[in-house]
Amino acid sequence: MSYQIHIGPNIRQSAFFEATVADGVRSFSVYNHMYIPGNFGDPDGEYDRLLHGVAMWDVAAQRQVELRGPDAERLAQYLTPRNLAGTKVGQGRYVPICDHDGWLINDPVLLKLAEDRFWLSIADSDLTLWASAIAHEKGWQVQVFEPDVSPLAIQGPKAEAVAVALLGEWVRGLNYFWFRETKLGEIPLLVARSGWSKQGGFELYLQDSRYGGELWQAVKQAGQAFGIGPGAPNDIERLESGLISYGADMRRQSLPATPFEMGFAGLMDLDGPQEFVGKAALRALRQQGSNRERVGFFIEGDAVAGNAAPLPVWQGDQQRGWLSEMAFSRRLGRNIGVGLLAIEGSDEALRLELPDGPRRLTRAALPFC
Ligand code: THG
Repeated sequence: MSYQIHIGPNIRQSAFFEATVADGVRSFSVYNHMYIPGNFGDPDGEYDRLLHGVAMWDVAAQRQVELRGPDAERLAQYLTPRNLAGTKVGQGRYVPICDHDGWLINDPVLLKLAEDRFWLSIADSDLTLWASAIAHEKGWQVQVFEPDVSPLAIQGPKAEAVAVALLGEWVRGLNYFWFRETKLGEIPLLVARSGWSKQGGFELYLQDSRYGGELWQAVKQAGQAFGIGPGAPNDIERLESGLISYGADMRRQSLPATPFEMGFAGLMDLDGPQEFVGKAALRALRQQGSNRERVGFFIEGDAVAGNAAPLPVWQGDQQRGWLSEMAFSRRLGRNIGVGLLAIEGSDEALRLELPDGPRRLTRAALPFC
C-alpha cells in the first residue's frame, strides 16, 4: 500500500517553501501547522555536510510567540519554571514550559529582545493560545501574538565561515544563544548563535517573509565556496548529540513526561519567590521522586529504519519504558535510540519488538557523541 499526505490549505507554507521546492526537497513533515522539509533525497550527503561541512535548513516552523508590553517579562517568567532573573537583552535561554499539573508542553528558546519584548521560539505545540489565554485571564498588559518571523538555520563546522561571508566578521563575537538584529541589504534579520544540532552554527530569523526566496539565495551563494547544501534538522545527529525533540521524545497528548524525567531538574528554580504555572505540582513531583528517566539505548542487529511512533520497551512480558526514536549511526557503526526507562529494577534483557522480530536493547549513556 502506498499513500501520500497532500499539500493543502490548512497547513501553512513557510517563507522558504518555494525555494526548498526549487532545491529538490523530497519530503515534508508538519510542525506548528507548517510544512517543514524532511530531506532532499541524499541522506548520507546531508548528514556528512552537517558533520564536516555546512548545511542550510528551513526551520521557519520554529514559530515565534511574541510577548510585548509592560507585563511581558512578568508573563515570560510566569510561563516557565526556569528562573529568568539576570537574562540580558540579546540573550537566549532554553526554557521548559509545563502545564498546571507539571507535564511538559513545550521546550522553546526564549529570546529577550528588549526589557518589554520577548520571543519564545517554540517546539510543536500551540503556545500562542496558551500564553495569550494566561495573559488575558491575569489581566496583564501584554500583547501575545505570532509575528512574521521565519528562522533559517546554518549548521556545521563551516557555518561560521558562511555567516562571516554573508554578514561580516562581527558574527564571530556572538556567544552561544546570544543574538543581534541586523539587516542584509533590505532584509531585516535577527542573527543568533544557536540551532538544533551540536555541530555549531547560526540561526537567521527573517523578520519579513516576503524576502524568503531572496534570503535563501543569499545564504546559498555565500555558502557555495564552503560546499553548502540544503538539509533539515537531522534525526541521526540529534540522537547522537542527545538533543530533545518535543513531540517525539515527549508530548502532553501522547507521551506525557515531567521535566524531572527529561533531565531538566537543573534548569528549574522551584524554591525562589517567582510564581509560574505548575509550581505547586512540580514541588510535589520533586518530593515524590520520579520512577522513570530519560536514557540512551543501543539496539542490537542490522541497521534499523527510523520509527514513526514511540515503541514499548519490554523485559519479559513487562513493559519497562518507551523508545521514542532510533536510527543507525554511521559514526558509531551501530543502532542508537533514546527513550524513557523505569528507574527501579534491572536493565537486563530489555527488548524491542520490530516488524522483523525482537531486538535486544542495552542502556547507553547520553549523549552518544
Ligand atoms: N532553535 C530555535 N527554536 C527552536 C529550536 C531551535 N524551537 C523548537 C526547538 N528547537 C526547541 N527545542 C530545543 C531543544 C534543544 C535545544 C534548543 C531548542 C538546544 N539544546 C542544547 C542542549 O540540550 O545541549 C543547549 C541547551 C542549553 O544550553 O541550555 O539547543 O533549535 N530558534
